[in-house]
Amino acid sequence: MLTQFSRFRCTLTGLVAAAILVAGCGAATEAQRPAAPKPAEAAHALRDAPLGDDPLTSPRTEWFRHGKFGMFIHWGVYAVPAGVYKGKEVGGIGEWIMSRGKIPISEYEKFPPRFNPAKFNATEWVRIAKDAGMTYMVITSKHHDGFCMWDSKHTTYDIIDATPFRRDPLKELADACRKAGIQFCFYHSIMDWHHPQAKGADFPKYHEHLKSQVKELITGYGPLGIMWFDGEWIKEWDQAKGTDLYTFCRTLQPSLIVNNRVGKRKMTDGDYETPEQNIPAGAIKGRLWETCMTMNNTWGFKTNDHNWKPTTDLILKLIDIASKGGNFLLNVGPTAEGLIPEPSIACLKGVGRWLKHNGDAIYGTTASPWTKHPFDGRCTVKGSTLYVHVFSWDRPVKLVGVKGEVVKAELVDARLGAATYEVTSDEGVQTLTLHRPETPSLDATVIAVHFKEAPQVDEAVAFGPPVKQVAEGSIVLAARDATVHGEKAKYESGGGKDNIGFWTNANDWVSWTADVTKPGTFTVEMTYAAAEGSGGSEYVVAVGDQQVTGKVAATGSWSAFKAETLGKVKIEKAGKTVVSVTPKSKPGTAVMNLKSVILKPAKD
Ligand code: FHN
Repeated sequence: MLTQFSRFRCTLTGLVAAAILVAGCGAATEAQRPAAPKPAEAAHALRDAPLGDDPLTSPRTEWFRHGKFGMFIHWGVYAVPAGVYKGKEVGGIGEWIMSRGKIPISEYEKFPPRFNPAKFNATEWVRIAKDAGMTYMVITSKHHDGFCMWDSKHTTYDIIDATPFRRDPLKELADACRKAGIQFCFYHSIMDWHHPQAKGADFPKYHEHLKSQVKELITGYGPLGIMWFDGEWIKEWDQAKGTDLYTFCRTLQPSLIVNNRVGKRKMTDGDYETPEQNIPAGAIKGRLWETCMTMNNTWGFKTNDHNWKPTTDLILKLIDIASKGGNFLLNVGPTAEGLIPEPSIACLKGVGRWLKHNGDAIYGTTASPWTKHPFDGRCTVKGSTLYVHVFSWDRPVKLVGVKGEVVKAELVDARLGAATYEVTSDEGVQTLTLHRPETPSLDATVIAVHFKEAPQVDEAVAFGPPVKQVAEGSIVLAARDATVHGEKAKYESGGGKDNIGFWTNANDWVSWTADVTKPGTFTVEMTYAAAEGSGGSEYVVAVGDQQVTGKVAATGSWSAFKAETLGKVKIEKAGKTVVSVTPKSKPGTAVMNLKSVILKPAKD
């Protein structure tokens, strides 16, 4: 659970942080800003971006893996009503007002003539993104409403022909991004509520139109970083169309990155996963990934949505995501006048201030060796340096089981003073203890611990404190003690729940480390729940090098828990033993709600 600093609001935190800056040593200089990744031209110039390359290691994704932090922009004619239609607040996200407000096309078409963003300034938007420490920008070219924010040759329902603005803001933004060394990227919706053939039998005609417009975007705006597709859930779209569209995009620009929503969001679609409004419990195995998130509750601008996330909360989210090897795509929803809302700017300034002094601990880093950190914070890694991000010093910062020779430790933000630490060893287990500096950061204090080689962590502690075997010999592996790996599954409690739930992605798995003092033969007892119609998932329970398999039987509801004994496993010797539950299939909506796995001494 991330520490929620709800007592600070964006502006207050911004002011407090500014005070520290003034009291400290003034604003950071350009020299302290982390080096921006290669400008788009260099990425575009990559000729060695063959289809079938591995996104995890391909040169074409280097800027993405390094850049870590991007600006999502949802901007369209939905900013005209801005959440209010015929004097009434329309619930839900602002860019869905046509659907949620049940606005007929003929009525919705009255918005473009009122869309004249005279205050739009591409250079200003790019400066805001750059000052926030963002390295790429993804803007809606066309959202589900079908309105095109660029000068399209394939429709007059676009910003040039249907609004008094008569400029192409995407062209202006593409140029401004390139000048600033920020990757320019497009969001594009497959679903289209305006085009008359975008559903049913006529879909093939719309499909052609869709590809013509995608081609316009990919060939008309210079080197692009990402095509960020969305709205793929419609019944007319399928895996084959997704694969074709992916190939189409990469053929037009070989170094382009395409997200997983080009297909049906399967783990084989596109180049990376796109969890939305949530941060996975752990790294997504074998895939690049990026969490996209709103700063309040809406993607498109809504006049009356003031529920801004505190700056500190956004910084801790960025760190949490980076510690799991992901990227953070944080959204702004500009107004119909062409302005990014002030509270968004205040939050972004606060994040940018933190990144100016701590960016080395985010950009170009890889995931932490821990999946459960033994202190209130996270880690990231870069080469032989372990970055320790401390959210709160209320708990000691003791890294038990960290391996490797410590060369030195230093505060990444030198304004906060010097790092003090000690390294101890007990029965061959090394512990690094870090001490609170004189003036810890209001957000997260980062200590760079430089090792002789890349830091390693004993696997037995990487997954959190081991589960002790009880006196009578059982080992109770409860959901609350599990380490969750993947995108959707997570521990849930309250209302009769104390289980791993939301297990809708069959690639997600859970594990524990058991501290076995009495080896022997054990039965494996699973306690789980599954609603009617959601049984059938097959899974493997691995205990050390042994395993048993199971198949989920529906128990009646997601909170009707039943115990089932699977079979026996042998633990040969005392010590740390990793136990895991890995799905092999998921015919229903979710794998199961898992309450516990209990290893009970088998009666011979
Ligand atoms: O329906 C859209 C929504 O409006 C928004 O664009 C988000 C951002 O990722 N994507 C879809 C919901 O998953």
